[in-house]
Amino acid sequence: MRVLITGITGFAGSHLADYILKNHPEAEIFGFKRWRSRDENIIHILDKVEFHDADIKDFTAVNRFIGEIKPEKIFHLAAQSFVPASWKSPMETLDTNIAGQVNLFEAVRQHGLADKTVIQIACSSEEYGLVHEDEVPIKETNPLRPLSPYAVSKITQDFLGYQYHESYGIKAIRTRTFNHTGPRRGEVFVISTFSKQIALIENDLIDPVMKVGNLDAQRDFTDVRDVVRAYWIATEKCTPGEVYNIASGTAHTIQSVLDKLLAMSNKEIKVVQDPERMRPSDVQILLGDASKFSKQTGWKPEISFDQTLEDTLNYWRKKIAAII
Ligand code: A2R
Ligand code: GDD
Repeated sequence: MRVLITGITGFAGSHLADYILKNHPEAEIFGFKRWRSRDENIIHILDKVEFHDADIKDFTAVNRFIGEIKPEKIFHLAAQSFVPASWKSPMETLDTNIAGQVNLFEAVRQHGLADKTVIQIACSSEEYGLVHEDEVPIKETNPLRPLSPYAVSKITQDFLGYQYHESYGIKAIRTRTFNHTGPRRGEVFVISTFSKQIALIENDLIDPVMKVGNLDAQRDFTDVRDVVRAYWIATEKCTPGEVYNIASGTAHTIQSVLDKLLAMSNKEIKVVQDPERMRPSDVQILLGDASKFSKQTGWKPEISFDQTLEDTLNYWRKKIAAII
């Protein structure tokens, strides 16, 4: 079985490759990256995956490699994934995420693979945006009220999945994943930035001051290793054209996440709000109902949140120790 992962150099993509290598040795894995991509997350699998340099915005490259690989499964993870960056450069996010999706679908369609290749699309809980208190836990039927250009880009990816399925029979499976975290998570995301700052403080590399943004927001976190398992199962058991939430079903305030991380360190750390980290409109609560996905696939998360936090903090401790 030929399996293509776009965004394989990223957080979820690299964990997905690890999951497939371990659990589905029958799969031949192909990865799209950019010639300038960092190889930090894939250094351990360079000889186990066939990599191709394909910027997802470049139809010529995407079309050529889809034609050569003829994948039976595609996990489409490549994207501009950081919400605040989408306010700073909205067009970059919209272009990468939307044009990338269209390029992939058009290549699959033009190579006659529409009814053959199963494509998992990494949509996002961020699409729900403004959620009222009586709407949690959020079901797939909840209205979408996006609060960032990133959310708009993900809604578009999501609806392109629906539309290409209806128009051409493309076997798109739309997964709306709530927050996920763990080792290798980009340093700008909340649990990574908190963990990195703790590791820097523990090594006396910065003053014992933790910079934070909005601590009142609530997020539903799942370990990335449970999420990539869900992506694989989605391509085996879900219905093309349909949309599925992937979530743990528990929300944590960011304040409580910070408190847990601080309790894992012996250092006295002062917390200060950094205005740069505040968003024009933050999503206040994301708490997902993944019962549609769980009923159809039997999936449930297995790794506890405390374990995920500990693993993430230790990942950053190791990373900082390696550079001093
Ligand atoms: O930055 P790079 O070159 O290492 O590659 C990133 C890739 N990517 C692209 N690949 C090809 N052409 C592009 N124009 C392009 N722009 C970005 O997407 C990297 O491999 C991946 C994003 O990884 P992370 O930022 O670590 O995101 P994460 O958490 O793995 O998210 C995966 C998916 C995304 O669609 C999110 O929007 C969704 O899950 O939550
Ligand atoms: N990044 C960051 N840095 N966020 C902070 C900070 C900080 O210092 N302090 C508080 N926060 C709050 C943010 O305001 C937000 O409410 C929450 O922590 C989570 O922020 P992020 O980790 O940046 O993630 P996100 O929720 O914006 O988006 C992530 O989850 C989406 C799924 O809902 C990303 O992984 C997206 O790609 C993904 O689609």
